[in-house]
Amino acid sequence: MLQATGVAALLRGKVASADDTLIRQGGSPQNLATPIEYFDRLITPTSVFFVRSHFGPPALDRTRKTVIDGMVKTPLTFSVDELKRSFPEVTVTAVLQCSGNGRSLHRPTVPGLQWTHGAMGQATFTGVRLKDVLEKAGVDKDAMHVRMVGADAPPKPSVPAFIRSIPIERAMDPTTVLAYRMNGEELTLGHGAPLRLVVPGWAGDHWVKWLVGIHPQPKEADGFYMQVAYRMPIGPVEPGAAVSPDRTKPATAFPVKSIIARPGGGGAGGAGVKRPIGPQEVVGIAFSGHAPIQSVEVSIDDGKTFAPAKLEGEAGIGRAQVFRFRFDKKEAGHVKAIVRAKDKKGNEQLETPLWNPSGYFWNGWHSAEWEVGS
Ligand SMILES: Nc1nc2c(c(=O)[nH]1)N[C@H]1C(S)=C(S)[C@@H](COP(=O)(O)O)O[C@H]1N2
Ligand SMILES: [Mo]
Repeated sequence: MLQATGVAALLRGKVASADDTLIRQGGSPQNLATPIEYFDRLITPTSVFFVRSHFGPPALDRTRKTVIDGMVKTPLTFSVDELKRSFPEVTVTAVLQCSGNGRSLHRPTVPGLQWTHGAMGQATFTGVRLKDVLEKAGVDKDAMHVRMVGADAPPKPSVPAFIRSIPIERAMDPTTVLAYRMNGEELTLGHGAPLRLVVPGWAGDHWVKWLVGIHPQPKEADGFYMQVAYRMPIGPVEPGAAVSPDRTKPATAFPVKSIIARPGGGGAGGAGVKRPIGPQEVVGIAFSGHAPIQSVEVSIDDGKTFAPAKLEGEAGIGRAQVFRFRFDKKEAGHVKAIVRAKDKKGNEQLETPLWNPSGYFWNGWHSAEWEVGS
């Protein structure tokens, strides 16, 4: 079957391991979610890193060339090997998160892949700065956006191609990278080999995989995936209301978020998880696409009071830190832990995040429940 072939292609070229347990999210061709318990560490292993592809990968070709043309003085063409020889190598640690992550939690519900929390992860991405490459090509002053084209083709001509653009300032940002390695290993096909775009702090749809074209141009890219999809309402909207496209703007930086990995596995789904009486530890990750994390707080009294959790790892925009919160439970009973984070620009998680018609950027307070017994 086509779907089985797609997954086989995705898994090819990577070491199978005992924890190779992505969750099939449904939809075709391959949308695989990371189990929540992996969000207890700074780096999500590649073997369990979520995958989101509209059409599935093209054939693996590590010699494939990427073209830079359009509003440049000198059009360039390069393979990954040529890139490595021509530009300094950089590594960024960043959260890759689909804008639809958490969609299933919006009320009223919205159509689309019903992700809970598994469409995110943090990895190290190694490659060259897009800025360095664009400077070598010499971008015209009037180029305001850079259009990105992947090698994956829609299943039929009537389906729009996955074409995206980012504003020129974002393209020239030193953290924006053309990556060929992920978590220290060659990029896998599922994650965009041989070359993908990495835009730390911005939603995954900007992180174009299987890059073949980089084109500075005067305007945002045309087409469905830039002008209709991946857009947020300009102002707040009534839950359930329709929003006309001219009242929307591209969904770019993802909002501040914190997720409990354990215990409990999140939400009321933790029923059945049991811990002995005594010290308890709540662990998870927190990040914001707008600013470094300022604080993470946990409540164990149903949201009446919150106390600060300890943070681990380096702070940064679009960079996840691990949080840990310890408390003592002296008698048996049910525990519910609620987490919320704040970033250094003062953005805070809302208990119930703003609804939008595409169900993007859910970042409500997350909770986990478990039983404490002897
Ligand atoms: N060429 C191409 N790039 C793509 C996509 C795609 O379908 N085609 N999907 C995007 C979306 S919506 C997301 S969330 C991320 C997912 O990256 P991952 O599969 O490496 O986790 O890739 C992005 N890049
Ligand atoms: Mo996405």
